Amino acid sequence: MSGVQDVLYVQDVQPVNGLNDLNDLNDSNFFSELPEKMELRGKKVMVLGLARTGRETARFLAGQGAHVHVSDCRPRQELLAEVEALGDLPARLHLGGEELSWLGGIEIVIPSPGVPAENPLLREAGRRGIPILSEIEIACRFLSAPLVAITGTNGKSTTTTLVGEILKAQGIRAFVGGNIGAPLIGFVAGDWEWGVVEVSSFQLEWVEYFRPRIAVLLNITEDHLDRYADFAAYCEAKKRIFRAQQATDVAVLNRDDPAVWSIRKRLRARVIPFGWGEAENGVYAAANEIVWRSGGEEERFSLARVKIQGVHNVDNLMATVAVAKTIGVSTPTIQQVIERFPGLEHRLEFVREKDGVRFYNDSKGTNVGAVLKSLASFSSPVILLAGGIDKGGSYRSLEDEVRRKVKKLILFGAAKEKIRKALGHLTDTSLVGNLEEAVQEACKSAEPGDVVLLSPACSSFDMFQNYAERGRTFRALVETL
Ligand code: UMA
Repeated sequence: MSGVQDVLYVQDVQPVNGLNDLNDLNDSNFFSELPEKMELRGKKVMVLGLARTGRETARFLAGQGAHVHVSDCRPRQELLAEVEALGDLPARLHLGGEELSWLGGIEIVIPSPGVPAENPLLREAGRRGIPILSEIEIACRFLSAPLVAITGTNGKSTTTTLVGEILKAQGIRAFVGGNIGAPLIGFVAGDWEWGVVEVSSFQLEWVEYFRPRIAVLLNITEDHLDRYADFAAYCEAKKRIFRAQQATDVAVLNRDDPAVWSIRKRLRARVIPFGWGEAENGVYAAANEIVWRSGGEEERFSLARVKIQGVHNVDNLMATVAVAKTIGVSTPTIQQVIERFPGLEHRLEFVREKDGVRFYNDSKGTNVGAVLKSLASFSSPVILLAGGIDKGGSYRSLEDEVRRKVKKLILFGAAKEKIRKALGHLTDTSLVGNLEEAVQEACKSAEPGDVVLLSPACSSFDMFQNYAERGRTFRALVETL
């Protein structure tokens, strides 16, 4: 195994655009020959990034008899746990840099989702014509179970978890994985009837034949603009979930979201729409119930005893019903699971009530669209705690909700000045040094009936390891009040 290498940055290579758009879908011959499994034995494969995806991918590749190379820009001393987790896996490690010589003889490159297309090794691989494939692309070529793949800017994890719970409650051997935290490639060896996989735009950048039997696009609003050139590029990455689907597959689309609904005519798959207000076919929400209609059949699901709150969760439930009914799950099973589902941690999670003030942890609200939906869920005055690392978008779409609902805005982290400039004139606004001070400041201003909501509209990496650590910190601060 190689030791720590020096970092080498290359300035003079042209950017490689790995994102083909959906135009290929107009070519009816595109999938005349769908590849089955890939032969990896004896192939020299480079895995970029040694975290969860890299580790599982390296393990899988070694099992297939590939010559595994793993590279990570971080130095070995920052990767001790990851290197140890590889154990005695036969893999060559290239750590602490991005030397182009590491690509010598490499036949396939598999980037981790966190590695952007501008990464020097990826750009050079593209320039040399080395195939670049996502981990989910490799995984799907080896998985025999059909997949439900769920993407969208918000609601992915809730919908993925719900669909998984419903399939299991129906007695179906289903796994739940992907962006939710367990790489898809780790499920290849299992004996599954269905796989339910959350997929992100990052994972979809390098797919070719990734073909979910059912693909769900929940919504698209601005996010990750620190990674994509613009909103259109982000949308194109998301829409690649449908790229390999055929006429026998199903696309579940949100008909209320223009960015989602506009692509329906470009898809080969059968479209099942969901949305608010009665419709002849598909799934719709009205008067505290969800209705599923297909070919003259109809089923109704009451929302009266459902615990998860908010308009956005009704969207998630509609998509869930569309998927579960397509797979053939019984209506009572779906009803039971949606009623007992408590919601996920860090998604509009109720923490406690103290002196008439309710505290909610929405640390997963890492983009403006998510915050908007969280604010829309409350009718009481809100003290909003926001900030962290700005993701390159605009905060303007929050203006109306802030004016209407937010009695105080408490800002922290790297983006606090930018948010203050955008929204600070609309309500009482304070800037503080960290999350602890934000909670203290909130307590000073809160009155009975108010809601204190952590919904940061930003990523967490300036102060925390991830959104989950930020959420746990908030919960701990609130619990000790
Ligand atoms: N690295 C490089 N070069 C680079 C960039 C990163 O070597 O140019 C290295 C880093 O040093 C690090 C490794 O790559 O060691 C990190 O890779 P990663 O960020 O892909 O981490 P994983 O643990 O493999 O996590 C990824 C997803 N991460 C991202 O998309 C950023 C996880 O989603 C996912 O759960 C996991 O795979 C399993 O599928 C997280 C996420 O934040 C939750 N997703 C975004 C979101 O939900 O908004 C898309």
